[in-house]
Amino acid sequence: MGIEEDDVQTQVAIIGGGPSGLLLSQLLHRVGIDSIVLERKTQDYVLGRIRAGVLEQGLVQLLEQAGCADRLHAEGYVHHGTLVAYGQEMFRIDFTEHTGTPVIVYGQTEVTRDLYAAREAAGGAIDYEVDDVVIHGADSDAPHVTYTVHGEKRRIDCDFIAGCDGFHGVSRQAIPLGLRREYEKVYPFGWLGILSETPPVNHELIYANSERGFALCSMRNDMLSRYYIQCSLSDKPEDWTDEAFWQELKRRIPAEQAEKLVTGPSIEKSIAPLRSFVTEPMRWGRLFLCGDAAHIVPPTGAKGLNTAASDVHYLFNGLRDYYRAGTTDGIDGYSEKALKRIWKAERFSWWFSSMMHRYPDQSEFDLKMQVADLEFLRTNKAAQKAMAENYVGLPY
Ligand code: RFL
Ligand code: PHB
Repeated sequence: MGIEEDDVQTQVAIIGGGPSGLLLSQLLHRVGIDSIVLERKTQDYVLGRIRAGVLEQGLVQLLEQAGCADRLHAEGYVHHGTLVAYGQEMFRIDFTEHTGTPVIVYGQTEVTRDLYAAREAAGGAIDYEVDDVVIHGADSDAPHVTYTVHGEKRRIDCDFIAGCDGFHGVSRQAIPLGLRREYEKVYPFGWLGILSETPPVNHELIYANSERGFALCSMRNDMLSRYYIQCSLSDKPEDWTDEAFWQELKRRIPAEQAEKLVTGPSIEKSIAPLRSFVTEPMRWGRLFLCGDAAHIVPPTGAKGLNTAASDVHYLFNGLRDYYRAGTTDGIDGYSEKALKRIWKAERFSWWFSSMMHRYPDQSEFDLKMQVADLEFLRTNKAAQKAMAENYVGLPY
């Protein structure tokens, strides 16, 4: 009875308080543009999701611009290369030699924690545990968003809406079906990942193609390792004891590494499906999609969070130019610019995934092609340079 719509106003309503939404909100704040972030979950829930671990220089620079890079520079690990293994063979791709640029290993959880801290320090508005988010009038000059929070109905009137609500959010669905086109590839396997308080097996990441399936040795810090193995889509995390996971991982990486591997109890274990997905366009009127709301990559190559960052960069610049100079070129060109870079990251993630995994219907010919691809990469400087350029991030 008597639930009133609590009406507020802001310049940019941001749906989703993951890395895309928080980074956009913080960048806008730094140039005096107001926003309100709506997040479906609690802050603890968002911080409990273990996701990406590798940051491109472009994202690092955006975090610097947002005033959120101090801890990243103090605690992040600079990686100048990565290892690629197949069977007992292993070779290194040197990022710095080929591109002059390293990547930084610093978890998405920490990036998100730093962004939450910055938003809180600045008194930024974030509504948690919101429900029933509905976008109204995105194709009009006066859009608004309605939602409920703890049973109370609210409304935000705004100039623009940023849809940063991930793959399962409502923003993409708000664009009429006839106006958007979706492209998708679902892979016939998943990644089982664990986090363990053990020293990483190697100081750089190891991506391994083995006849038993893909494996990845990654890390968060000197005493926190992140490992993944390709698994069946029907597997459940509870099907895998820690012991079974370690045994399988050891069988998929070169023996020399397997012998060095320090095992221990897992502190997180989860399965992620692999998908390539893009929706076009990324704008409808005053609604702009950012990050996973618009596109998904398989995690091979660590492009998920990094493509979200390039979207934020283009959208932030467009909005800043609109408010500062009254120009609309930036927001008008947003979708096209963002998509150009996205498709290249999609290609890289798809190529790297295709080269590294076992597929259920793979023929002898397909297997020979994988080995030829790996051999070419191992021995050809131009191929290594192309891989390095993509891995460290193509220019914005
Ligand atoms: P996020 O992080 O999904 O954040 C979206 C936020 O929106 C909220 N939300 C809503 N809020 C309000 N109303 C609604 N109706 C809402 N619906 C959803 C959600 O609760 C959430 O907080 O998207 P964002 O910000 O675009 O960031 C993208 C990255 O998170 C993502 O690209 C990467 O994490 C992808 N990804 C990985 N990328 C890597 O580079 N390396 C990895 O190892 C890696 N592992 C992963 C991943 C993504 C995963 N997902 C999405 C299932 C592992 C997993 C499991
Ligand atoms: C991770 O550390 O979680 C990670 C690193 C590289 C990837 C994917 C995930 O390609």
